[in-house]
Amino acid sequence: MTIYWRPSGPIPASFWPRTPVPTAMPSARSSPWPKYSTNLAARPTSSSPTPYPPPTALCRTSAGSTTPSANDVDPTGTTPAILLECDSIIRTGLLGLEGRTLINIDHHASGRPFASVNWIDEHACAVAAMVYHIAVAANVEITPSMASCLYAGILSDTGTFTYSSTTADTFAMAHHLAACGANPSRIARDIYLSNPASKIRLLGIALSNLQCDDDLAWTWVTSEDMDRIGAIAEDCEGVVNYLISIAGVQSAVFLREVANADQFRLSIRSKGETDVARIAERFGGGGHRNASGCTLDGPLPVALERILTQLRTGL
Ligand SMILES: [Mn+2]
Repeated sequence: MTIYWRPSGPIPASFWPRTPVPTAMPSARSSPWPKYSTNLAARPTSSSPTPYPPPTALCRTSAGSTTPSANDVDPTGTTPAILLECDSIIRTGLLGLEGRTLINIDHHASGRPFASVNWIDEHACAVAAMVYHIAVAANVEITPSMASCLYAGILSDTGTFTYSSTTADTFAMAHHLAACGANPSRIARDIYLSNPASKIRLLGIALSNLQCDDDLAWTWVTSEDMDRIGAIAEDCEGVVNYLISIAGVQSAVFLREVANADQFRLSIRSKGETDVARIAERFGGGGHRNASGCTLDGPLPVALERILTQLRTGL
């Protein structure tokens, strides 16, 4: 049985923290800010252990490692699995999910109801925000570790609170999570000031290939480039944001050659009316209106011609 829940309308009030977030600044004498029972001493500090798994533990798999499987955790295959931000089982990169009860939580416009239970809210600023709502609705006490993970998810998925999905509700969540022990400056440092050198070298290569035409910008890296500097696929994340940051550029695309496949992985961004989710969907990909991705067959000039034609015509 497939339950497909796409909520409409505002978030129920019961999902919100118990005290409304005030809009006025606190006065010295009577603070209008909500009082939280959080133990401030328990908040992570710069010298305390990382409150969440390091990115390296989650993203980087060494060459020759085997594909992780859900059966490594539960060999019986009976434990349900919750999948975040995935439009299919394949997207998880995990084996052993077939036949399990799957719960799919996603906020992509191109999200698909492939699981047993599907909660897809394209208006949610982050999947971490959706998880937050579940935690609040379930009356879970949000520990500093949980708050740190949720805050990190919201921070990164809103483009550091800059995407159009960022609303007053986003800041209310951020406020609550900080009060629950998330450390904003530490999390920002761990996300934005902890790049491996290979990522910055790869950025240098990508920016040196930069092409601009009218309101389009594009660039690429080859798998040979990546091998030469020891870069991995994750090092390509965010490159396209430098392109869309150029004044006057309305659409941007970054192409990463997939090793041994004669294919290119595309990251597409827009800041105008161009709906890049629909363009990516046309090529079998998906994403958001202003941020999407897809894969195209090479060689590079052919892939470039196809995507640039689509971006120029708007569809
Ligand atoms: Mn997301």
